[in-house]
Amino acid sequence: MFRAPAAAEAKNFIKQRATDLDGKTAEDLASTDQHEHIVSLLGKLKKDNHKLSYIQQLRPTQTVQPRIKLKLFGHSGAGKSTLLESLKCGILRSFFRRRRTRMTNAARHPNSPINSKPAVSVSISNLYPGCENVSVRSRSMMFEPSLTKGVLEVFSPVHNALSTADEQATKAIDIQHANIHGVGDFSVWEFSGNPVYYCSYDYFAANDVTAIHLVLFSLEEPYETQLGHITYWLNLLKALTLPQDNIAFGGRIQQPLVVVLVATHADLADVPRAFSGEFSYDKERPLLKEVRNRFGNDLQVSDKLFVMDAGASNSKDMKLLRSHLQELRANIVSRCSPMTLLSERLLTTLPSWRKLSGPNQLTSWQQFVSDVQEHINPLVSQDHLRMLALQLHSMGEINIMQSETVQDVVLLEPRWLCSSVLGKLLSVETPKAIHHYRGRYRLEEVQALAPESDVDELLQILDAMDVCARDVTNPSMVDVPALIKTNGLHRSWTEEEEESLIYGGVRLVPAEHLTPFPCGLFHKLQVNLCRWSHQQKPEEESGEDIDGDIHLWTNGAKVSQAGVEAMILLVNHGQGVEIQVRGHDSERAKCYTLLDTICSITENLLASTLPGLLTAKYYLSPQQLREHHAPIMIYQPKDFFRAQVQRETSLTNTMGGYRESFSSILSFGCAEVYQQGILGTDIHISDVPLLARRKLCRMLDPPDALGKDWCLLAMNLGLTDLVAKHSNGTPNGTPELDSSDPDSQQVAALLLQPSPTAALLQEWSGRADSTVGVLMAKLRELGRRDAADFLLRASPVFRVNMEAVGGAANGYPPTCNGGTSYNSISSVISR
Ligand SMILES: Nc1nc2c(ncn2[C@@H]2O[C@H](COP(=O)(O)OP(=O)(O)OP(=O)(O)O)[C@@H](O)[C@H]2O)c(=O)[nH]1
Ligand SMILES: [Mg+2]
Repeated sequence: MFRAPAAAEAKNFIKQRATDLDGKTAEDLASTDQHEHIVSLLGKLKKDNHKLSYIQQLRPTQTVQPRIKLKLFGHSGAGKSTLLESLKCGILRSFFRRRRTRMTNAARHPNSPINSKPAVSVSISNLYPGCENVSVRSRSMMFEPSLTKGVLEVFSPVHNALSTADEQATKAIDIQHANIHGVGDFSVWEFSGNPVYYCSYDYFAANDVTAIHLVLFSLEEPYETQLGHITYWLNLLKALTLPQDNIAFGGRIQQPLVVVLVATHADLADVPRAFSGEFSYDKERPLLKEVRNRFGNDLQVSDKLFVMDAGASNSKDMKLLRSHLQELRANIVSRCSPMTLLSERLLTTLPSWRKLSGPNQLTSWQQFVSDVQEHINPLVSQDHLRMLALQLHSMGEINIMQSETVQDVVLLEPRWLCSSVLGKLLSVETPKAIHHYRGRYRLEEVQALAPESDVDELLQILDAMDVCARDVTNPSMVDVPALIKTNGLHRSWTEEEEESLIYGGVRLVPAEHLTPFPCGLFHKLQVNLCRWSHQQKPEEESGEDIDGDIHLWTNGAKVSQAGVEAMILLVNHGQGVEIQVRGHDSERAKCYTLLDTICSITENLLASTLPGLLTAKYYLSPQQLREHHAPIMIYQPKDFFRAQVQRETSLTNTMGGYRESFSSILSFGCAEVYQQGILGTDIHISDVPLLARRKLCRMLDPPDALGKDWCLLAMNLGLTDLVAKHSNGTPNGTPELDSSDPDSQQVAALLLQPSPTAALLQEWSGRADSTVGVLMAKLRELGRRDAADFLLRASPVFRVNMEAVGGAANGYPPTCNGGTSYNSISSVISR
């Protein structure tokens, strides 16, 4: 329960009772009515000087916010730590600085999601220290009795980086207060480039509009890889940004995050220097242009690329970067609200609160509010405190954690969770037991990592963050998918020769930028699958693959339900999640149900973790799955739409040279399901995802010289009256906008306007016959193939009302975090 603002309560109370004072004081009356907290509040306010000082505390002072966050992103070895050290260095100190070296180049880029290298074998004594003289098989028996075959292959480490400890590599998120020479004070957050930590980034990477985001990449990589690395990090920031329900003109983001690109290793990459001494990279222009094309609408990317040797603290390039940072910082700080005496007071009080909190630095918002009201200022209201907490968040003092499962949680000491917990739990240096190769920890092991903490509380938090999954059937174990190092060699279906099995599947891919899913999405999916699987009630007690059984391996998982199996794989260098399902041909409906269930788990997770990431769903060739042919033909939405327009109900498999029916591809040939479904062009426009609509607005809102924009579309759709309604103020006919300059008054004014395309689609979606097919045809008529093609890519192909399908009616409980907040951590910490 939230506590109403104490001051307002007291005021009301006094007002109510003003008529019957009878010579009693407000305090007497409150005490008669047993309003203890009002009694104590009135007590505190009694002394006039106290009351005044409380009020004084709430007023803004002349002091500006002293610090903002600087976040550093980039692949491992890009030079984040090096750059930070250089930035911190004063001119004098820079003369005495030595470059620290760290491994060879090959080891510095161990497993970037894009160019991951084949596994490097590690000697067995490295894997199991202390067990050098025991045979592999008996070693596995010692630790993991259930594993008896194929141990050697299973434990060949796939993540090379995880088995090579690199002392200087940053662990998880490194947070420090730093003064950047000539720029000012920052709370610096360095995000490690090691993918093992990515699954914790969703709570910290993009949650602050007042931060400066530096994205680093090495010029030692080929140009395409440079672009790939930048795209990965910018896509992460974009994917974490929650789209607003009300789409603004041009689909623009109201407060895009500030991003600066830094190219490092210029000294090693033979980049020439200009006359004036700074590096001059010949591909700077094309690179920036490409980046702006991809992300210009979602992020505020600086116009200049900073090319440098990250270790040269006193170089011309470093000076240019400093002065740019200073400009950005001054600009951001001027937009932040000024400090109040109360916020200063909180800053000085926080250390003692952290001490009191002991090993668990999380507290609920309610607790935070009542602590401030009780110990610092009884007059502060919740709303005021919210602004104040945001200010502390912006300064990196506390972290407000907010998601569907983590609601209103205040992290009093971000360093505790980021370094002491995540940095240790997911680190390479953690003692290696065989369990880690299956990503499993015993509770005692977790306890040993965080000796002070209440391990149960800690795990509930990490569980709510989708970092680990507790095993309800075996409460002493916990799965941490990011740590799994076993491969799936003997998990594939290829060996099976059963004629009567039917197959089907889908692949979920990012629809806009081809780059790996960020934030360890697949590890989080494994957590969600564990959770779902543990919740399934086993029907039989014995057998290898009973319901509720789940197998995890690097980039894979296998689950089963009612005799039907599903394999979930991270494919295409992390750029796709594939869900393959197979079952007996008498179980077609069950196959569909399981596929639908796993898709929902994945889509819910995507929606809650990466709300800004648009994905598309492709379908896999059932016949090739059955015949275990690779590569497998992928059917895209456009294939279905094209066939549908020609009134066909099957597609050609160009790899196999045969045709496959819609029904076999979409619904395992189950007539009952297929007949209940709605296909591509007939899908209603309201089923098109919000992100896709936003992108359409981006394409159709800006006035087109030939009139091929939303106005003409409105007329073609028979909504002419909307044109008049929405065109006042929109600059139809005005010269092209310089949208790269957000300060231009014209752009600033436009930003405040709602999108006319969004309004048009909203109005049009009120009609029953407003389908994707009609809109696509109208866009083509208009000569906007680009918009039509995009719609085609992002629209769903097949929709089934599962309730209507018998047998599937029981459905499944929405058990993943994305669906419900059943394991919300608010309950954990609201003690
Ligand atoms: N010559 C040269 N070496 C660099 C440059 N930037 C980084 N290095 C070296 O590259 C190695 C790795 O740099 P770090 O700064 O630790 O990399 P990082 O981005 O912090 O990596 P993680 O913390 O693992 O994500 C160190 O040995 C640095 O000295 C550069 O611009 N030029
Ligand atoms: Mg580092």
